[in-house]
Amino acid sequence: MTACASRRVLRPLLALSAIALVGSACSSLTSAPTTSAAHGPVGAVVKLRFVAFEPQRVTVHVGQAVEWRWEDAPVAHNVTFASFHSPTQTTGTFFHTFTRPGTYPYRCTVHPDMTATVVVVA
Ligand SMILES: [Cu+2]
Repeated sequence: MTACASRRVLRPLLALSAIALVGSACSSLTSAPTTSAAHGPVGAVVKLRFVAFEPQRVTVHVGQAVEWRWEDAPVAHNVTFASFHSPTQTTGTFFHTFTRPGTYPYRCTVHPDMTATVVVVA
């Protein structure tokens, strides 16, 4: 009786993780530009903590994404570039895929001292 019950719980869990696997395989194959649902391979990770971007400067290749991770709760931050920005939030992630070489400064509009740079190379 106990064994049957645990099997019943296990099966839907396995089905769910299979769906999750299929889902992530699909999203890594697509190369659509800038949403967090579909982004290029992550070339750099920036953590938001201690009211700073860490590291302050990252370099990625064209077609790669930068992932920002909020690790400063309960302090809210955002990632604001000249042409796009993340929500202001206390937890979570934000991805952006860079499609042109260049030097892109950005900041958190909540904290004027929070500035950083993404360098994109060919
Ligand atoms: Cu901030």
